[in-house]
Amino acid sequence: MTLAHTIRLRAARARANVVRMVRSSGAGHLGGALSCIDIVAAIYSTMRADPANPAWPERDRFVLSAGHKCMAQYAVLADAGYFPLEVLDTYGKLGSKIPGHPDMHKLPGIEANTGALGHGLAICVGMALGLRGTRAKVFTILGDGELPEGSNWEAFAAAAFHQVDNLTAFIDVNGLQISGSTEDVMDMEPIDAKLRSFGWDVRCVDGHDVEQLIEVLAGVPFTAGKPSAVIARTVKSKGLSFAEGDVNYHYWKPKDGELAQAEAETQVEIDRLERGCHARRVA
Ligand SMILES: Cc1ncc(C[n+]2csc(CCOP(=O)(O)OP(=O)(O)O)c2C)c(N)n1
Ligand SMILES: [Mg+2]
Repeated sequence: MTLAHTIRLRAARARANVVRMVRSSGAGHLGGALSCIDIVAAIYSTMRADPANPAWPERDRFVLSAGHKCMAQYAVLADAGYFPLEVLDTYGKLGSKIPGHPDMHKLPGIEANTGALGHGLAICVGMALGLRGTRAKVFTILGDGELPEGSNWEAFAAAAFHQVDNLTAFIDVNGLQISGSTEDVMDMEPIDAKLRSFGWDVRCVDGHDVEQLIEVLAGVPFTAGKPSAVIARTVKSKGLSFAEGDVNYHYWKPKDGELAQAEAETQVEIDRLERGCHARRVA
């Protein structure tokens, strides 16, 4: 199986895992989880890390700065073998290892507590500085609605000033925030020009195109001595036909029939990709 196919299948199973979590809990931050899930799957499928030894000192680090998207991270961690799939059924329940925002004290594999937007990037700058001189790289994902937080811009400036080139920040540009479009709530475009002016090297990709994600991940740092940013254009709630691009699915409390439809749609995609593997094996 090619790396691209492995990542597509992982992302497809992870989308089903997200729906499974919502079936257990009754609600969750759907839209942002599904816009970044291909990126999360690509990062975990290429970074140097060991699910059996999540505290391996030489591991690459991944911090989900936009912590409300954590169903994507839990879904991929489960698929990668960090914890048993059954744990997904505790999502949002009291005492769960996988609460509504990620908690490093509850779940091995989580590197930082996030959820209050605007803090993950600064944490990553510190991590990357601390790991300087090692092989370890640091990856993070920010939401486009997270960018207005001023603390990000201190961190962008500090990373460039300190030439932190073992840090890569993906910006998940799905065009939506919690309550409307990013354009209406707080327009931060042109994001690529802003980041370049802050001293970052920037690439733009389709955040659902696995080949493009593999290429940028293999290419970091894009320039020695500069932090790398990837502007990933995405669709909020990608993969669920009734929810794609709809701000009302930022937080999903399923209406009648929606869960069954979501389960059916995610399974169709898994089956399609698995048939593709089988066809390749037969050929
Ligand atoms: C400091 C802070 N302010 C407000 C919120 C509430 N909040 C949660 S998600 C969200 C919107 C984030 O939008 P974006 O980063 O674009 O994420 P996505 O579109 O992927 O859901 C907001 C404002 C928060 N979590 N933290
Ligand atoms: Mg957004």
